[in-house]
Amino acid sequence: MNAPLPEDVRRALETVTLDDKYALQHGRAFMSGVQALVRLPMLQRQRDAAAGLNTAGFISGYRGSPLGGYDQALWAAKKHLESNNIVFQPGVNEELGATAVWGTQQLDLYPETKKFDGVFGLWYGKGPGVDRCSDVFKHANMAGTARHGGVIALAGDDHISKSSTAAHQSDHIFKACGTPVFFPSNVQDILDMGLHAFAMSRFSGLWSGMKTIQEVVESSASVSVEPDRVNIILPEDFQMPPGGLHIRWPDAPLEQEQRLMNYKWYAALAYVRANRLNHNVIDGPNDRFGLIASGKAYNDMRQALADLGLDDDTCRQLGIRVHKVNVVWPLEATITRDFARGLQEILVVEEKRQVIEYQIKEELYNWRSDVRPNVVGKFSDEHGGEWSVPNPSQDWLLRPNADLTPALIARAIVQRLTKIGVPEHIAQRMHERIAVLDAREAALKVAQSQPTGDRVPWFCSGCPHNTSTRVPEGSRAVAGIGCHYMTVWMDRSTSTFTQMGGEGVTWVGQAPFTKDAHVFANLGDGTYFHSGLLAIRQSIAAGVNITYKLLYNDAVAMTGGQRVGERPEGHSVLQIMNSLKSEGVAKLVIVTDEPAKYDGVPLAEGVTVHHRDELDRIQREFRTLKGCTAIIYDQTCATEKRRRRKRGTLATPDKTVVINELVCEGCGDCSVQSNCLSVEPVETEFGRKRRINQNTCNKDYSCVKRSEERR
Ligand SMILES: Cc1ncc(C[n+]2csc(CCOP(=O)(O)OP(=O)(O)O)c2C)c(N)n1
Ligand code: SF4
Ligand code: SF4
Repeated sequence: MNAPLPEDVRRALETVTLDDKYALQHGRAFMSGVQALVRLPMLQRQRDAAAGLNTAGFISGYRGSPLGGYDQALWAAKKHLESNNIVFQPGVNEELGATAVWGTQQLDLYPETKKFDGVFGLWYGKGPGVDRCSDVFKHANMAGTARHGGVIALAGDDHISKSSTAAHQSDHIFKACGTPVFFPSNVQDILDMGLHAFAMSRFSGLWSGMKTIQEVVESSASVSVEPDRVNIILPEDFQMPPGGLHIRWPDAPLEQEQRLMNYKWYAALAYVRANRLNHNVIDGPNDRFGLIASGKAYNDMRQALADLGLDDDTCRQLGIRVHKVNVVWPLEATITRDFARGLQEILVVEEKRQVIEYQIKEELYNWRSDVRPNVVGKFSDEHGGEWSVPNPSQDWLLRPNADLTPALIARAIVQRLTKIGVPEHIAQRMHERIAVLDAREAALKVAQSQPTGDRVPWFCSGCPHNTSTRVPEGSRAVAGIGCHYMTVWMDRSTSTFTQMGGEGVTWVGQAPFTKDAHVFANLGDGTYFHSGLLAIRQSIAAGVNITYKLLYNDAVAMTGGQRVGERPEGHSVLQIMNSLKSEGVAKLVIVTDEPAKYDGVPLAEGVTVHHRDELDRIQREFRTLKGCTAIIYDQTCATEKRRRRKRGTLATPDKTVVINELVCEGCGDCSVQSNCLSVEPVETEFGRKRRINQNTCNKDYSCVKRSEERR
């Protein structure tokens, strides 16, 4: 166990540093998918330099899982980015970030003043951010990219709504915007396909879309960082139109449209073809059955084959052809036809709604029926396919909702192979393996049906939202995006929510038609800065009776505690106060756990500061007022405080809350008052008492409200 490492391994390991992921020039480095996305523009710049080009890079977008930590990784890599001429400027929101990236391509319109041969752009955003950006994407994609620029729009998709308020799939949005879609399967793919995506964007004049999902972007691997690892082949079979495909000015909309539809997509397809970006991974002369997949579904499909005991050789013997798609839209036709040729049937394995399946069917529909393979995916062929059954819930072959698992895919493969026919011993082995998978799932179901102590997510101990999201009896509130969304699971008279930036605006559509006279709307400070100010403006414009509770916790907490305001100094309560006053809120107060910090601070006319203990009284008053009112609730995120205390930038209070179990009467009021997880029940010989968990307590003292603190 403690045997010394071989000398060459030991020496190689001695040279490994944490910086390798960004600094190592050649060889292999260990990194996560997110870190690969930081490395990618550096690789692009290094390749450009080697080709004699003086380029720069620009990154903008907006955070959100699974790309929630991308901005922090970029900040952490600042010195590496700077040394590669790469500027990172986060967007106020996704579409403004995308607009800034669009600007990088326009530098070619001013050739006399540009400092670089080209600037490549990288936009990033969570799926809902992609949704928000479609207007920008369409415009910028129509306008085109620069010859030595190129753009990748990077989507973080959450297929299973793991940390989202709606499951999403960006492929269809990218397609609607006319943007080709890359879908890498692993960390190496992120680098390799990323370089292709830039190159394709430069060649075709299109933005390249790239879809990442949690299983890929949050995985880590040792990958090759050789700058020349990817051999880019520029197509020779594509006839460029006069004037080329790049951005220009002036450029009429219908000119742009015809350039997009007659040339740019076809240039991208020529690029896929020349570089064989979609290709067979397993094939043989007697293939009958084809499997086609991309991204995570490709990995799951390979796992399903392994689970069924179908290794590469067995696949070849059985005539199973496996095809990996790296560019899911537009699906290159000649490669797809080559893949399909000679097959009896194709099973399309893709998560969520069909992208590849529709295109294969379109491509093969007009083939002669005696050579055209059967194509199945979401549905098997028994029922005639999509829309042909009254309710498909029992008929899916590979469901479009949630995600796919290797077990689901394995069952679909077995169903199709059984129909096509395989040797008896293979069929038997596959069915035995399926029986094992079934038994495993059944055991899991039994385990899951037992009480496991699972509980819904809750606010951290000392979270300001524990206090701020309370509403007075007889009132109701609506939720929005951010940690405070968790109120919808709590006993807080808070129901329904909106997309980020729509907070409270559903009330505009309800107010004229209900006997309810007023609602409270919760709005996080990060969301306010991103787009929520416009929601308040809408409520003011509509003249509805609503009170916004602007939850100023001094952090974009849910995505990791980033600074509000996209700049080091943040965006202060006073800035928000002045903006809201200018917008015309009918009344505005500040409520805080630390009123003393406002002593001597110049406040806007009519604005007063109150201790958080007064929140209930203030809310009771505000719900009777006409028009749009606002309460800025100022208390720092408890987790952020914990971080600041660890870093030494915030003093740790010397007051500690302790409950003496012998004195505690066990009324539980401290739990109710604070909503805090650190107030724990403890069973004693005198009955159930309470104690404070000193490890998790964040010292906000809301469990020990003291009346003398009120002001
Ligand atoms: C359009 C869009 N972009 C990004 C996200 C990802 N997201 C979820 S919560 C959140 C942070 C919200 O921060 P804030 O409003 O400050 O609330 P807090 O988490 O601090 O309570 C973000 C960016 C999203 N849901 N929708
Ligand atoms: S002081 Fe009380 S309410 Fe605050 S974190 Fe500690 S236990 Fe929770
Ligand atoms: S991260 Fe901050 S805002 Fe979010 S639940 Fe925890 S304490 Fe509250």
